Amino acid sequence: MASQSPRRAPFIVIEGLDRSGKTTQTSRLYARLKETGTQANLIKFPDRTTTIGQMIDSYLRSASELDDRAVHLLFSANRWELASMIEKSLIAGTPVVCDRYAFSGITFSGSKVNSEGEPLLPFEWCRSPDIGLPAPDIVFFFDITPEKAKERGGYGEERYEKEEMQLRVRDSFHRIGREMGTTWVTIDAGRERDQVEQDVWKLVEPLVKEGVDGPVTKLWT
Ligand code: Z5A
Ligand code: MG
Repeated sequence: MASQSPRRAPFIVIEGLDRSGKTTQTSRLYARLKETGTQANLIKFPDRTTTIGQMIDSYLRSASELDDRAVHLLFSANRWELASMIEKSLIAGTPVVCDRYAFSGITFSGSKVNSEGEPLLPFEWCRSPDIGLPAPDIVFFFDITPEKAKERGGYGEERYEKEEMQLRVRDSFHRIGREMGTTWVTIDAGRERDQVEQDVWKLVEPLVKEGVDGPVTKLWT
């Protein structure tokens, strides 16, 4: 009888709009998994700790200037730095919980416009450097209205934290979501922290318990 290949751990991504609570909920999910006996790996993009991440950090804080294409490629390279770690972790049975991923890369760069309001970078160009990255098994898209985001202290001081930009980003996330199909789960992130946590947990708990069949798939291949 052919031996059954072991099931691997899931790759869980929380994506979404600014101030939607991604960092809050990835931390809660990580802690809840730990409490229930599962040690996960928690990662975040941009990962500002690496050399590439420090260049991104400086750009986001407007402490340096970079060509729009160059910074887009740095965001993608920052993910590729962790790609093999993600894959190894999943195969070894350790779930990966990730705060923002390639979808943020496409939506933010693709939402930059010139003074006439025309896109600076084509959508397909923005997507191409992330093709082949480990694909998430589930993406929670945290949706929030600009009004709710404002109640949480506004968009902050960084480069992309402006309302017109955020509205274009929101449209772009909705477009990607339609293309992603069933792995994309939209969450109303304008509710109480505990309600959002509960919705995420309802889908993550069985995924972690049962594991995932088959190899780690690749994004957009
Ligand atoms: N970017 C890009 O251009 N290309 C890429 O490839 C990637 C990113 C990966 C920095 O990202 C920028 O990089 C970002 C996208 C771009 N630009 N913008 N704009 P970041 O991830 O480092 O951004 P951040 O500083 O972590 O902010 P954030 O992600 O927007 O916030 P959040 O993680 O979604 O929310 P939070 O920190 O968990 O919560 C925000 C506040 O709301 C905080 O005070 C919480 O206590 C509060 N909160 C959280 N949940 C709730 C609920 N449910 N109710 C009330 N209050 C809440
Ligand atoms: Mg965050």
